[in-house]
Amino acid sequence: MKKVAVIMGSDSDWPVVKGACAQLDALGIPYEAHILSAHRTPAQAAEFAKAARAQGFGVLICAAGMAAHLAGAFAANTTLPVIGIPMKGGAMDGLDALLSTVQMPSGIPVATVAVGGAKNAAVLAAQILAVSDEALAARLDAERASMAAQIAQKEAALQAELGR
Ligand code: RP5
Repeated sequence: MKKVAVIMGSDSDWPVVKGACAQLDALGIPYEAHILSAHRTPAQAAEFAKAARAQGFGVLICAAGMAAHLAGAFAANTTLPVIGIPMKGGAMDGLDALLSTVQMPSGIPVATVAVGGAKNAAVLAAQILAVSDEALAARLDAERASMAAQIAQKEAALQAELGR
């Protein structure tokens, strides 16, 4: 199976980003996690992105706060799909990261999840890999079924509390 690269701009992003790694673990998807910065280590970030396909990666997840533009910088250097996680923090509390991640100019897309949306980034990466992996698609289906079962349980509990 192709690997997922989970890249974050700083170790301060890790408490949120590890949620993506947990989800990848839960789905049995191999990944590597690295700290690489578009502005503090631009050459290493570009080098990683350029080599990613040859290194066996299928999707890149890039998390960064403020206007760091990490996902866009990676997308500029690879045609692998790049998923951006805008991180909360700084004077704008994530709005700056959201806009710098989602508002990519035409031709170099970044699939952007919610501010701090680490779990969804991993699920989206899984869905991309599952296009050509039936076993992974089945695991995603099972996870959806489990979510639905949990809601059904909660609905039953609510109705019981209401005495209906
Ligand atoms: C971004 O700046 C990082 O992704 C992080 O979200 C933010 C703050 O970084 P630190 O100053 O905590 O290293 O590049």
